[in-house]
Amino acid sequence: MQIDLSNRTYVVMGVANKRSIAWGIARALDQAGASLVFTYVGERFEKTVQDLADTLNGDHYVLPCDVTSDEDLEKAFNTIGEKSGTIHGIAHCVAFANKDELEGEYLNTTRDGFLLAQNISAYSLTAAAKAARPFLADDASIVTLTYLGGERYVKNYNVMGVAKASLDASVKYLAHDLGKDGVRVNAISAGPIRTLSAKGIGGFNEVLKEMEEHAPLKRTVSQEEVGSTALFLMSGLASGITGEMLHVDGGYHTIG
Ligand code: KAL
Repeated sequence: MQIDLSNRTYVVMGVANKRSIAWGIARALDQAGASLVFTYVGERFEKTVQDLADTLNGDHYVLPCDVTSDEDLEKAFNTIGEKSGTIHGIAHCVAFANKDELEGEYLNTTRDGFLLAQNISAYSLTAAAKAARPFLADDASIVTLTYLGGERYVKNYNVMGVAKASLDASVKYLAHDLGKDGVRVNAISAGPIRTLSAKGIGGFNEVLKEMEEHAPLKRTVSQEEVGSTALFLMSGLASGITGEMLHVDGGYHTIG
């Protein structure tokens, strides 16, 4: 069955470059005929995101949005509401923690570092859903990205693991609140993929190697595989799924 998202608008938050999982999701949605809106933070990413978006087949535009600002979120979603009318889905692919807190002991996390990771990586989903709510279609689908490190200890993931645990719980509470509007909220737990986020972070190569050796599929997963899962969750094929965490990790989470 072919998924057709033509005449539907999806907001993709968090493309940083062509390796971003957000970009894999955007390409899958574009191939299904969707119109796309990209949000980015910081002038540094504006041109990259605009240039990437311009390679797509379908309608698209790009907007700045700092997820730590309610005002910015409201402004961005109001603009999207005005320009596109209804929003049929949001891909929330945003996370950040201070690099020096992504190594060593979690115990050393500072209060500021903890709150920063929670603010950008967890609360931003709730804040975006709140800002988007007036414009969400009655079958809209929100998808966020999480990681195994929120479910159990993963070396070096530290403060980000605790933020993902908070994000995972947010998915369930938001699924409940927005479910009465018909809106679904789900998370994809992706296996490790070499993105800009992962760049320069200690131990990433070992995590990839561990996947190749021990995951049931004996390999890592691709940006495209996460993209097609997001496309499924955004489509009517997943109309009965909400509050769910879908692992796209070659089965790695099943091993103990
Ligand atoms: C166990 C894994 C190894 C890596 C450990 C921590 C990864 C944390 C992800 C977090 C989002 C990374 C950062 O916030 C990096 C940031 O301090 C510096 N980088 C940046 O500012 C770049 C320029 C921008 C684009 O990055 C962000 N995030 O804004 C986890 C691995 C196996 C899986 C991963 C990488 C999971 C994940 O959450 O990304």
